[in-house]
Order: sequence, then structure tokens, then C-alpha cells
Amino acid sequence: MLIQKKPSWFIPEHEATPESVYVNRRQILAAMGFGLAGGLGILPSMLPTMAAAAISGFPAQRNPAYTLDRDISPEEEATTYTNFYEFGSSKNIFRKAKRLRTDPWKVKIRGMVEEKITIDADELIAKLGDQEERLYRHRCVETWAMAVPWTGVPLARLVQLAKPLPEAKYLRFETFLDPDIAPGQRQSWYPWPYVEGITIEEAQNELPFLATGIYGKPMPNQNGAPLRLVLPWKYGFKSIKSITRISFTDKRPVSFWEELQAREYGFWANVNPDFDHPRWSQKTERMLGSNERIPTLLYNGYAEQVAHLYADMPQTRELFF
Ligand SMILES: Nc1nc2c(c(=O)[nH]1)N[C@H]1C(S)=C(S)[C@@H](COP(=O)(O)O)O[C@H]1N2
Ligand SMILES: [Mo]
Repeated sequence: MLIQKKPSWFIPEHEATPESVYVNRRQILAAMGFGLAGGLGILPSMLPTMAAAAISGFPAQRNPAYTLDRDISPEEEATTYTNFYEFGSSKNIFRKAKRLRTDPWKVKIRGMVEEKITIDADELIAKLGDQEERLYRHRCVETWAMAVPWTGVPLARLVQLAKPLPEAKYLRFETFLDPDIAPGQRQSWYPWPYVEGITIEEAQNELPFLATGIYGKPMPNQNGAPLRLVLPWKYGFKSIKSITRISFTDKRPVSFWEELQAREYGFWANVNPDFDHPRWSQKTERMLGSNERIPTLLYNGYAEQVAHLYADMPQTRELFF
């Protein structure tokens, strides 16, 4: 039996790096509103760009609790080899994804919560506190993998903000629906929009991350701008991109891929090298930028953080698909 312990991102004050490059949004807005710009040596023409940078908070301070056992993937690879079926089923859809307009971008929080909120993505992130950077591994069910620095906030803070009712058991996430912009959404055999779901216990774990950026910069469209989920211990398809709606519900959500092929892409989809996909082995993976295959780790190397969530469940195939 595992005992609830301090999340691994918890570091005592004296160990934390004092210097943060985060620019406080209020300072900039105050400078704009109260005419302090001149005194700070800031030209009025610089203000809009600075405000934008401050609001998005890049680059954010790296959280030293999340370390890697491998090199960070080349940025060029991680931002051009992407899965985003809304724009097509090939990996090089980054040019097509440029068409997505991500500002303004409304996000709705709905369902079994005290706080039903409709809010712009920027404002939502500002409400959720300071952004941080985390280095996470990512393992696609297709067996390619990467290790990248994400910028964002823990999803657990959004759960706190929403104030779920006691009957809420799951979070259901939805991506935009706009076939005029996303050609993949004209392919009617797919159950658009893209949907994903996790349990509320999973959402309250330290790992789930609402990401707004990658490599210290705002998220490129192809990686899921302006807001995506990152669940590093699950197969990559669970990490839903370009979120427009988060609903709290008592019914287990049926995800996009589960609806298409439940035998291959299940609800839990926890990474486990010992359970093969029906069509290929899950024992090894290829890191982007390399041709070598390396062993895949149980829970993608995050057993310490998440194994206790599943300790009382049968350790069968269902948990790893
Ligand atoms: N909306 C949406 N989210 C998505 C996908 C998608 O097609 N549409 N693909 C998923 C898959 S299969 C993977 S592996 C990751 C890939 O993230 P990346 O392209 O940023 O590496 O995004 C996931 N999130
Ligand atoms: Mo994937």
C-alpha cells in the first residue's frame, strides 16, 4: 500500500532558485495604465509586445523536480513531426495547422462543478497562477517518443478552480470543431471533435499538465495551441490538443480513438512495455532525432508518481490500452 506523499515538484523554499524570469503581468499593465513606462525606460511602442509576453509568461522557470534520463529532443523534430488528425493523418501537418486562429480562444468549464466558467485561454492560465517549465518524456502508442520542455500549469489547479461537486468522477476534454479550417474534420468517418477523458483522481495527481508552450516559447499550433493536456505516463493520444471545453461528469468519457477502435486504444492507456498493442510490440521506442530503439518504461518512467492510482485495480490488459 502506497502512502500519499509530497508531490515530487514540492521543494522547500530555500532550495528553490530565487531568480525567476517570469515578468509580472500586473507590473506591465500598471506601467501602461499609470504612465510609468517612461520612467522604466520603456518606449510606448514596446508595450503591446511586452504585455503579450508578460501575459503568456515565457520563458517560465524550470521546475527542477522533473528530470530526464535522456537528452531533450531536437526542437526542430518535436515541432515538425506531430500528430494532429484535425489537419490530416500525416506527421508533417505543421504548415496546415498555421490556419488555426488561437487568439482569442474561449475555454468552457462545464458539468458537475460549482464554477461554470467561460474564459479566454490567456485569462484562464493567469487565474491558475505562475507558469513553470517541466521536462517530460512523451510516448506515442505508435512507438515514437520524445523528451521536451513544456511550459504551463498543473491541471490540479484547474480542478481546484472549478470546485467539482461530489458526484463528479471524470474530466472530459474536447478540441475545437471547425472543418473549414481543419481539413481532417471533413473526413466524416472520424467521430469529431477529438475527445479525451481521465478520472478526477488522475486529474488531481501532480503530473497532468495544462501546457501553453514548448521549448520556452508559446505553443506552436501544430503542438496544440493555445492549451493542451500533457499526461506523460499515458500513451500520447490521451494528451489532447487545442482544448475548448472541459466537463466534469459522472460518466466515463468515450475518447475519439476509443470510439474508433476500443480494442487498440482504451480509456486507461497507461504505458507498459509488457502489454503489446494488437498490431505491434510496445517493448521499445524510437526517440525523435534518433534511429536507435530503446526500452520502454512502465508508466513511461513515472511509476513513482502514478502507480498508486491503479494499485487496487486488476493489473490486466485493460489498464494498459
Ligand atoms: N486534438 C488532438 N489532440 C491530439 C492528437 C490529435 O490528433 N488531435 N494526437 C495525439 C497523439 S496520437 C499524440 S502522440 C500527441 C502528439 O503530440 P505532439 O504532436 O505535440 O508530439 O498528441 C495527441 N493529441
Ligand atoms: Mo500518438
